[in-house]
Amino acid sequence: MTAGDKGAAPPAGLDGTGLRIGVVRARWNSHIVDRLAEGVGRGLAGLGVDPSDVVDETVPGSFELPMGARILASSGRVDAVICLGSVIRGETSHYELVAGEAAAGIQDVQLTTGVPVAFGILTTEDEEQARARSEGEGGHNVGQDAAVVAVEMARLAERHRRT
Ligand code: DLZ
Repeated sequence: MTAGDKGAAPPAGLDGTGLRIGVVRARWNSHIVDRLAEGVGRGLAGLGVDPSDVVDETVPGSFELPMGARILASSGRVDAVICLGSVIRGETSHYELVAGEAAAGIQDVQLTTGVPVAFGILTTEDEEQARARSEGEGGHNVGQDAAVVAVEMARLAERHRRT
């Protein structure tokens, strides 16, 4: 885990070598989402995922992340998808709607396609909280956490796939 150990520790020996990972980024609050994307890059590299195996796409906002994830998950080109976004309550009149639909949509995509989709969306009260959860190397970064989740879940799916 990243500093602070706020989530589940990854399984020992987790290795992403050879996995293809889709990353869908919302362009809304891009100054925060870019920080999450840097965390994803660090997380995937640390697990051995080759940058050439990463498929990058952007969508307008977090509301569109489930659709972006579905397009990549259905493409057959990726083993897992990571969704990145930032919804800040103080700056978003319909915060609950955008954040809730993004979360529900992402869960629906992974359950219906069978391709794991990691939830790397910050839902925070303010920008300060968003910055605290998208820190640089050595700090807490939800994008880095999502990278670990994507690799772990891709490996889980792989272990139980019918050949
Ligand atoms: C409209 C909107 C608002 C007000 N706030 C955010 C936000 O904080 N974070 C985010 O990712 N997107 C936001 N959006 C855009 C919506 O996600 C969506 O792109 C538009 O409603 C168009 O469908």
